[in-house]
Amino acid sequence: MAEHQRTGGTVANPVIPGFHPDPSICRVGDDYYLACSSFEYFPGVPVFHSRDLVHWTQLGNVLDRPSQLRLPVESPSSAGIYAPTLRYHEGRFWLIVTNVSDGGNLLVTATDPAGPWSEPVRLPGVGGIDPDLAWDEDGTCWCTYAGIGQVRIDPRTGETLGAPRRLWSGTPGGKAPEAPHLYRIGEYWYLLIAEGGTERGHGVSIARGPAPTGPFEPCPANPILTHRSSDHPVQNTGHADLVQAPDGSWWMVALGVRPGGGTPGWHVLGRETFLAPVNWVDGWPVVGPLDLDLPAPPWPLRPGAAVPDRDDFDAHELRPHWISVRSRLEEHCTTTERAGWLTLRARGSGMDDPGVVFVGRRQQHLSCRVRALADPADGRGGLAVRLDEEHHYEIEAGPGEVTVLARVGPLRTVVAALAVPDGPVVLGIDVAAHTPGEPRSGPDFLTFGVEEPDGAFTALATLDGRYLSTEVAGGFTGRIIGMYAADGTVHFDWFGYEPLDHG
Ligand code: 6LW
Repeated sequence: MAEHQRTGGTVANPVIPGFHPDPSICRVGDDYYLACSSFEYFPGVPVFHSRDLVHWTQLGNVLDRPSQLRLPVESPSSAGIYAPTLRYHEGRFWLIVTNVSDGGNLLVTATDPAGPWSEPVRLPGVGGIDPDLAWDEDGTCWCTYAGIGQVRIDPRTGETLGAPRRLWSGTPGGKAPEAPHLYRIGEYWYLLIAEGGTERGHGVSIARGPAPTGPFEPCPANPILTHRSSDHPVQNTGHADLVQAPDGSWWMVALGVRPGGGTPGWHVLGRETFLAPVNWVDGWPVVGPLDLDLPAPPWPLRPGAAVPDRDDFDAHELRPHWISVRSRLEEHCTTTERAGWLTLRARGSGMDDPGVVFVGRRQQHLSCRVRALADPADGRGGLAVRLDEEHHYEIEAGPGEVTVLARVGPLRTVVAALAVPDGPVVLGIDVAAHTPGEPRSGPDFLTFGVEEPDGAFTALATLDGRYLSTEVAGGFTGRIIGMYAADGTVHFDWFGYEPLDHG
């Protein structure tokens, strides 16, 4: 197998920054495709394309209609859609995933990964999360899932064929063997798994055997990837997938987090997608390094089209990175009611409400600047930074007033208020990563304010970012920044997101 060539240059990791966990990857010719988990957000399962493994463009979302994705309002945040596997087989893309809030495992297919994807095939007989799909030489389809268990399935009907079997439990004494992916590579079948839990102990292990059903012999060097007990700036590395490039070299995509601040470290962007080189030694993969600077691959880099910093809402369709909480965007927001504006119609009472009308995008940079021109018309709404219903900060425009609100667990408070004239107002959030000076310092500061017509920014409040981190809020997601309506109708003329670091 091809060895990795070093060109001397480096590129930035994570290759898909922000809340993009549980990456699953496949290659078709010169094109790579990758899918991630999406939990309580709609649409579900963002799908990306790349020609070089480094630059990724979001093509769409796999589960983009209610017949494919139901997220009941009573299902908690960090439930919903877990850990897809994306594969290409016999001219079609296959994606298998779990909706822990509605019906369990499901499978969809497409000829174009940008969509449309099929109606879901349910798999009631597959009783574990993190399902994987692999076909052996005679066309038998194996579904392997967390535990690690396996069952033969008919992927066209979702029927299980035969009894489920336990395959491997990972390292003895270790916790949470999960995220299996099964591959035929050379003379062996390889079973790649994550173990140690998706927190600081996370890691990747592998075993190999003569058949998809095993028996599996663990790699003597397990875990083949972990940053546990290290001071590496990327932590929680695990939940991985392998892909071979056209030049024969091998690569791994894996999730990792970038904790900031003092101790214990807080990560605010969720689990992100990183890339690492893989070399094979004695029939086992040797992974890494998985660093913030990735050795550049030995082929020409192919950046996609530049992503605009600003959405003007002049087009009918919203770009695929816009997501809403639990229900479909189109149900509560429109670009046609007031041409060139995004109109949100409130349902419920604001960001505390599991049914909130919120249209957001992932915060993908440790430091960034967000602005939006909001017209609260006959309502109240504004910009919010959301971890979940119980952890969010917002700047809200209402009649004659702009307020900054904070919800942290059971505490909810109005932090600041400013009298403003009725009518449109530019709301702003500046997120500034903090270089830790002392053990108790947080990961970042969020400053909320209004921008005057001359561009001057009036800051109303600066809040410590640790309270909107996974270490405080818990769960599997990351920060989403966006627009919401708390009451009545709120219009947004534009929304700008400016990265202030490389991602
Ligand atoms: C996912 C499991 C995990 O199903 O976290 O990181 C769960 N690994 O494999 C949710 O992402």
